[in-house]
Amino acid sequence: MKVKMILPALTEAESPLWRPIKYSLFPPLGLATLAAYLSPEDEIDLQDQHVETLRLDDAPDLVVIQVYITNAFRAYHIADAYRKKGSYVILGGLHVTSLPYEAMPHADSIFIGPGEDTFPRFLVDFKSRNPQKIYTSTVRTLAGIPPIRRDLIKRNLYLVPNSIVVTRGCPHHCSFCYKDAFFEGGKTFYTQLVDDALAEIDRLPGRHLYFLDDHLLGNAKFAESLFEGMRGMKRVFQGASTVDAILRGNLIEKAADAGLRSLFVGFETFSPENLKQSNKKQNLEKDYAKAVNRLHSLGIMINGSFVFGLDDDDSDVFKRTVDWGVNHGITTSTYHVLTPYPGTELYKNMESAGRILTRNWDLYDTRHVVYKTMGLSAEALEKGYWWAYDAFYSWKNIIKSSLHHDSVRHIAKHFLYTGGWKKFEPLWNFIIKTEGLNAMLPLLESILSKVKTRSTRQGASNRTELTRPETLMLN
Ligand code: B12
Ligand code: SF4
Repeated sequence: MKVKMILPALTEAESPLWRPIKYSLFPPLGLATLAAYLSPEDEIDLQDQHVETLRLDDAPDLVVIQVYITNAFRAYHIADAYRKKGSYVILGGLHVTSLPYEAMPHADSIFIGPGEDTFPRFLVDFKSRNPQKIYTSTVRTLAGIPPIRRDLIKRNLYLVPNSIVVTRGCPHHCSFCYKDAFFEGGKTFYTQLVDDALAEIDRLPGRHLYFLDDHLLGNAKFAESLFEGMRGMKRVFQGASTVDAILRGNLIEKAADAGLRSLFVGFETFSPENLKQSNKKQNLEKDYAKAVNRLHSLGIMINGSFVFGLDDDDSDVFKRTVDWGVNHGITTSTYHVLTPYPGTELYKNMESAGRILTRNWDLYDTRHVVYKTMGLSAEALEKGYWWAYDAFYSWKNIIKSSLHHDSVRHIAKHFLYTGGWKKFEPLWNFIIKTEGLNAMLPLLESILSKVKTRSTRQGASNRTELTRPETLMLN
C-alpha cells in the first residue's frame, strides 16, 4: 500500500514573520510514531512542509495528515485535493481533537486524541474495507509501542533531529493549555517504560537530545529512573519543566548529572491573580528567582516562557517581564499573546462571556489578539508583545543578561546561544538552503557542554547560599 504522511506548514510559512530556523528544528515525531504501525511492505512517503516543498502529484492509497490549529486551513485544502483524486484521507492531531466536526467534511476518517491505540485499530478496519468515520482514543499506554520510524526522517533538514518524547501530557491543568482537551476520556499524563525510553535514547546517534515532553520532571519516579539510566551515557540534553518541579527535592540535580543543559520553564506571569485565572496553581507562591538560581548553579541555561494579556496585566507588564528576564540571566525568552485554543477551559470561559472576536484559526498563533481584552487594549497588547521581543534580544540586553553568570564559560555560552539563535538569521537561512543544518550539531553540543559554576565547584551542599537577595516571591 502507498501511504503519504503530511505535516502541513503552519500559516507563518507564507508570512513575513517566517523564521525558517524556528521551523527547521524538530522533525514530525507524531507522524513517525504512527508510521511504526504500518507494515514493512508499505511504501511510506513522509513529508514535512516546513522543510520541503510538498509534492501533490502522486496518488497514494492512504493519506495521513497531522492538523495543528494554524495549519488547519492548509491541511483541509490538501485533504480535499487528495480526496478528489480518490485517496483515502485521514485527519488527526490537536486541532481535529478540539473541533472534530469542523474537520469531518475534509476527511474519510478523523481521529480524536493520541493515535497509539486508534491508528492500529483503523489499519485493521481499513485492510478489511470497513473503516469507521470517527476513531476516539480510549486506551492510554505507551507500553509496547513499536520504535518510531526514524528512518523516514530526513535528518539533514533539521537542527535537532534527535527530538524525543518519553511521556505524554502533563500532571497539571492550566486553563489555557491544550492538554486536558486533547487527552479527554482517559489518562492525561502517562510515561513510557524507563527501559523503553533508554533503548530509544540508545538508538539515537551523537550526543545531543531534545526532550519535547510537556513536563519532563512531571513524574518524579519515572524521571529519577530515567536520569539514573542516562548517567554515563555522555548525553547533553534540553527539556521542559515547571517552576515547582525545579524547586522540589533534588530531581533537578539528578537531571543535571545526567546531562541536562537547558530547560524551558513556564513562568508565564508574575501576577497571582493571573495564575489563579489560569488555574496555574503550581506556580502560585513559588519563588521564581530561587528556581532560576538553582538552575544556574547547576550550569543549566533557561528558556523562559511568558504570556501577555491575562486579565490582570497592565501596560507595565512588558517592561517588567523583559527586565526580570535580563536581570536574572534568562538565556532565551519566549513570549506569547494569550490565545484561547478551542477545547480549552479558557476558550469555554471566553466564549460564554462573549469575548471571542474571531474564529480565523490562522490568527491563533500567539502573536495576534483574538479575544476581547480587559486591562490592556488589543493594540497595546500586540505592540507590547513585539516590543518585548525586540527589547529582550537587543545586543545591550543580551550582553547584560550574559554577564549575570559567575563563570566566564557560562557567560560565553549564554552569549553564543542567545546571539546565535536570534541574531544570525541570514546565516541560518544559508545553512538551511545548503542542507547543512545537521552539520551544526557538534557546535550546539559544545555550547551545551558542562560548565562548572561556583556552586558546582563547591559542591551541592552550599548551593542555596547562591540565592540572590532580589528573590521574587509570588504572593
Ligand atoms: C515540536 C513542537 C512544535 C514544532 C511543530 C512542528 C513539528 N515538527 O511537530 C514548532 C516549533 C513548529 C511548533 C510551533 C508552535 N507551537 Co508547538 N509544540 C511542539 C511540541 C513541543 C512537540 C510536538 C510533538 O512532537 N509531540 C509528540 C508527538 C508524539 O505527539 P503529536 O505530534 O501530538 O502526535 C500524536 C497525536 O497528536 C496523534 N496524531 C497527530 N496527527 C495525527 C494524524 C492522524 C491521522 C492520527 C491518527 C493521529 C495523529 O498521534 C500522535 C501519536 O499519539 C508540542 C508539545 C507536545 N509535547 O506535544 C508543542 C505544541 C504542539 N505547540 C504549541 C504551540 C502553542 C506552538 C506555537 C503557537 C508556539 C509559538 N508561540 O510560536 C507554534 C505554532 C503552533 C500552532 N499551534 O499553530 C502547543 C499547541 C497548542 C495548540 N492547541 O495548538 C503545544 C501542545 C505545546 C503546549 N503545551 O502548549 N511547535
Ligand atoms: S504545566 Fe504546561 S503542559 Fe502542563 S497543563 Fe500547564 S501549560 Fe500545559
